[in-house]
Amino acid sequence: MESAQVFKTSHARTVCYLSAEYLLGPHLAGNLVNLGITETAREVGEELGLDLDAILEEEEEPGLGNGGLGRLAACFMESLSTCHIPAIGYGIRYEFGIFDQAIEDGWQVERTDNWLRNGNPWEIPRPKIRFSVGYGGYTESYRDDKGRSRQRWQPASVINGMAYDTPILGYGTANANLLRLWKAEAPASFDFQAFNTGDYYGAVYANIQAETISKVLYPNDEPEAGKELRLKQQYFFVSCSMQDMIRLHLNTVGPLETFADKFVAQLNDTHPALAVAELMRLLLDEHAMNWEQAWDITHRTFCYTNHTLLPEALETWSVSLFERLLPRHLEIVYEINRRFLDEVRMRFLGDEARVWRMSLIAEGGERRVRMANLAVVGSRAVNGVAELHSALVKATLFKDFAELWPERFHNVTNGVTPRRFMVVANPRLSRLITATCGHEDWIRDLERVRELEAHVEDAGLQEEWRAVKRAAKQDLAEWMNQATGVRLDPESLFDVQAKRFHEYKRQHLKVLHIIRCYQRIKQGQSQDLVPRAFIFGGKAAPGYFMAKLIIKLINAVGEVVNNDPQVNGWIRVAFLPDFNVKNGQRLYPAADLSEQISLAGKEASGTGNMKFSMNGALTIGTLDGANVEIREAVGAENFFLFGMTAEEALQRQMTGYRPWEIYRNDAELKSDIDLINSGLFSHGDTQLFRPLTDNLVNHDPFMVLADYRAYLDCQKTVSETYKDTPRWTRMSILNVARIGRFSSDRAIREYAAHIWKVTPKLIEPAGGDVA
Ligand code: GPW
Repeated sequence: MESAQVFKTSHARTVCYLSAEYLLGPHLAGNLVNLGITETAREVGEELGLDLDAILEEEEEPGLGNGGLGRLAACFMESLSTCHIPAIGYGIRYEFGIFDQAIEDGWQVERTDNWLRNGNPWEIPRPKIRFSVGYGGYTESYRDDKGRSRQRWQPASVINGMAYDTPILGYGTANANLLRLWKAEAPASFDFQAFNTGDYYGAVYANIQAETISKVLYPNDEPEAGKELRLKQQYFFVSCSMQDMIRLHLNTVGPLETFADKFVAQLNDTHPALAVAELMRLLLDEHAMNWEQAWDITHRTFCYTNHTLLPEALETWSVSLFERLLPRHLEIVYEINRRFLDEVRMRFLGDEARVWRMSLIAEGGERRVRMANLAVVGSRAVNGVAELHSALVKATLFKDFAELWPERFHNVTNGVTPRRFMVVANPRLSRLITATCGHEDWIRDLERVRELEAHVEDAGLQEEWRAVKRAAKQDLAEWMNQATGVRLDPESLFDVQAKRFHEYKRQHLKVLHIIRCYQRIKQGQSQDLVPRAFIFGGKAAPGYFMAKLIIKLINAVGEVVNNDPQVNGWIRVAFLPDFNVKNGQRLYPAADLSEQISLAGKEASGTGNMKFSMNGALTIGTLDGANVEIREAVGAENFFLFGMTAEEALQRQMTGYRPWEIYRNDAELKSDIDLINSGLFSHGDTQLFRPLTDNLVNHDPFMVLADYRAYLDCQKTVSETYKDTPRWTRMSILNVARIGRFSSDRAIREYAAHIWKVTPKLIEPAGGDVA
């Protein structure tokens, strides 16, 4: 309340982060850390006969996101508060977040995530902050009281959005920002209508229709679903948010002419890109501005972050659906497009092919609105999320736009919050770092973990470092045994891949490595190996057949491997069900090896790579996304690199990639794939995994086979290195010591300075100090 009051009275420039997802994770532990009262809470709990850890265990996490993009939004909210930047996070209060994953007979099964079942103590309902949101209907021209011709929208239906606020605390500061999530509901007038017309059932039905809009998070990560309800959700939260920003501005600063000075709105991918058209509509139709002024304000307000180059993940909406739901917005998009394409024509005389490519509307076939183009045209800054990704954004996806507006394109490499992913997740390591560095300042200034480097040769530190990792592995092994019945040996190398299941992330490449190890052991060639636990975690989109088949394959291989006494001392395969923030916090501290093995050029950044490194895991990875920068930061000698570069991959795709030739020419690869097809892992069913193996041999869109040999060779180096315990420990310490750049605080400071042009506003604690 103090923060909100100060931001309001001081007219502080404010960041509005617009995101369809916030993958928050449990609040309690993070809030205790950020308030500096974890130990106090533990002691008070003891006096009351309450075990803090048991309470933390109970907390239901708000899983309002799918993966990296949603978790990034949560890290950014925490860092915005920690960095004292006035901010509001806007999003949707989904009644059901990401599904809970269970594994049955090796297959993923989805269960609804009823996270609000027992109430939500962290949110503050704001019944007075409500906005109405229209859908459908038609537009009409009319003359206003000054006789000017104007346009207005007569929606066919209207629903309400009500605000629910969750305070997001900063670390060691009184600053707190609001996460404001919208819940959809029927407007009260529906009851009234029912009373008048006697159509009681109809009114209740309309009520249900309205509430459906914020009912459930779409579980597709990356590929768009293209569903009408999804478009309704996007417009719903964007409209409420823009109306709220206008309300706040009118209540505090005053005239809308200064809107873009008060607010900067960051689009977390294109999911909220409708905000561009909605702000235009509000300024033009509701606040009677002319086009030029409305566009100037809108264009100065928005910035856009792109999170993917995958063509199947780029959002487009069919013009007919768009028009049916948002007829006024389509008019506005057309007018933005008309003016924009005139600019393109003027700049590139006679280049109609370019005009065609850059248009907000894709023509030829079904006409579609290109949300990415709308976001670029409507924003004053566009950024990618890692250096390589941002370079590819300029060179490929938005090449035409970068030629037109080179100054608009930026890079801000992602980061993650060390509070949650080190202090909360790994208290043992945190204590060791604090003891070694002699201060806790690294928690707010992660660059200072570099001070560990001076102690890297200290045998005592190395010993303690190993003990910390060992204890975390013990914890995970116990938890895993409880959850799945799989026994892991804490002495073995914990080799972890945890992320959404996607072919481009290549979990099946790791499976091929497991099968290779299995075969080698069976053939008595285990001399190069080291005992390993292969651990996987991650969800697949419910409709993504291939991803679900890969999960099944992992569990099928696990069943054979884990029950084969001949290989039991050597390898284990474990699938941690329901990978979410809470389970991630158990996994990161226990990992020795972090698998970041996407095909180069496909992973925009990755953020799990950072979380593992921060906890002392070494990375085996391709030159993809932020891996490139992590490797530069920790030193090439402390990173296991393999595989093609993005350029080589592209080159090879273009000159004709023939995976079947690799399959035929590499006897080991062939025998690994053939073993899957033999039915060994499927109780004799030779067809079960055919869609996967056939796809690999005949198409292999993510070039698993091309990188197979390099991956195996690199894994051999990993095993050799692991056998040299002091060396591995030194590498692990250096990974942590040099990871400072990947704090989300650094990312937020870059956004603040280069993109948002906002300055921190420190809140003085009102009633007493914070720790
Ligand atoms: F397709 N990312 C994600 F770009 O988690 F929108 N979900 C998504 O829907 C998209 C991207 C989208 C991820 C990227 O895959 C990952 O590389 C990146 O680290 C993360 O977003 C945060 O930038």
